[in-house]
Amino acid sequence: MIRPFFILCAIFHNNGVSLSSKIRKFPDSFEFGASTSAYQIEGGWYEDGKGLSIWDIATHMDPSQIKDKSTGDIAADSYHLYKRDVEIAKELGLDFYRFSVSWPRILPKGLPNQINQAGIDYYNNLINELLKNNIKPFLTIYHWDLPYELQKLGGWINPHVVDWFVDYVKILYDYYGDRVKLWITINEPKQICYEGYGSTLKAPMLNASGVAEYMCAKNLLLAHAKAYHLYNQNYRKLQNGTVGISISCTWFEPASETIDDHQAAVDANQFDWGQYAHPIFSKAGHFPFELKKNIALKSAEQGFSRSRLPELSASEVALIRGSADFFGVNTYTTKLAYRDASLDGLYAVPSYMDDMAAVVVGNPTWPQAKSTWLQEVPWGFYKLLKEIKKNYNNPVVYITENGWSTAGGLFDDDRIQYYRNYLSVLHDAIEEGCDVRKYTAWSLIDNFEWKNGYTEKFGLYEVDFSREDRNRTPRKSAYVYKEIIRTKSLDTTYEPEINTV
Ligand code: PNW
Repeated sequence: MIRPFFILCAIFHNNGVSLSSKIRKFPDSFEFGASTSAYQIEGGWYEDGKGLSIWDIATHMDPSQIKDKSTGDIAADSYHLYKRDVEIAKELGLDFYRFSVSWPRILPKGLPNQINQAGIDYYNNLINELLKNNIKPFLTIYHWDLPYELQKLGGWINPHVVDWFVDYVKILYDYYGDRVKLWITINEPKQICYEGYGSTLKAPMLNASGVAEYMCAKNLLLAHAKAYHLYNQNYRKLQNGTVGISISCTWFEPASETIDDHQAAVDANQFDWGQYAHPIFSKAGHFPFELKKNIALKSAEQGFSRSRLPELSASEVALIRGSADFFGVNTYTTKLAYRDASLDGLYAVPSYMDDMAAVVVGNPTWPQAKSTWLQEVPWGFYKLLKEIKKNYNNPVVYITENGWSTAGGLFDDDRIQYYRNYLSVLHDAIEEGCDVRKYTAWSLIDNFEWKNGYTEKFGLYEVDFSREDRNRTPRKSAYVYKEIIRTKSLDTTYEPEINTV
């Protein structure tokens, strides 16, 4: 049986982190931004020569997979309303705006023999509009909308994806690198590999559990590393930008003091984000020890002739190790982890969850967002930052996503509380030497929240999806974030006067 929640409530404490009301000033060089992604906001799904992506296919082939049966066909219509988005970024006073490029809008068939000029123009216009308003463009190269033509060939589990990706990246460096100085190669490897290929949580919903997610992981790490080295070899000297990767990191805390639960949390952290961070940011490189050990043991028990986790050769380890100028951290929440032998059979075999062999749960006493998986646990964010500092020799960290969902409405005090508490512990971590230099709110505006459609709102600005003009209105949190950016500090007593944005 899953242990009753009240036992887990032992963890209900602040772990030494104070959420005090003193005014906290961020370093002058610290920068604030907000984020979106192409499929979630753009719409224009079949316009001006754009090809289809795996999300176009998933939403159209079987609408029942999406909670409200919606699609990203129009979404927030940013393909037409990008000037309003930039205006919003300006209203907020953002230092930078993080957006992603749709691969099939640039390369309708995924490969570089056919470039869609209208797609090139769209991002040129967006970048120029941002620069005109003194906002730095922060470009994510891949945020989940793989060209469908490449998925037909296996997508991220075909080793050739490394070449396909590098060809695509080269085009973006060539066209935009004169003006874009901040690059993220790939957004959230775990969500791409485990959720997309090892389960049905994200497109392409392959569900080849326990096998495909690890094939994808290897290819993705190599694709990222080659994109990074391409920049170093051909562009860095001239363009002088910075290139990193965004990894989603949940913090896992042991549910009790037992050695077993402690190990369950270590394993969960290594599976969730160490899987991708360790090969890039650790001194030794390679997949984490816990990952290699667990998957090799289980694979042998299950009758496989080799570990389901593919090997990385010495030269691949060397290529991947150190292949980032910064660690992009996307983080939202914390979970408790425990180990319980009586739960054998809880997960499919083979699978990522079975390999990890930890039960992970929330805590009903933590503040709950609209998204079931999202609870407010600031001390978990603090522990995550300290662990990254310790494990990877204090890398440069950019928080590339952090945010809170509601059911809607302009008065979002729970979102305000979340942002203030997370920024407060971020400030603690910086004071204690963590090298965090940027913070990015998710999201600038409401958007298509993947399988949850439009039922969960993450925006600082509300989008009215019932109106053709997709009217955008600032929420209360937008006014608070604007003041945080203006003063570069946290003043928890600040109450906005509405209509001042
Ligand atoms: C991110 N977690 O996904 C994505 O990058 C966005 O596209 C998405 O809209 C946003 O978060 C909100 O869901 C994640 O719990 C969501 O570990 C949750 C987790 C990780 C990533």
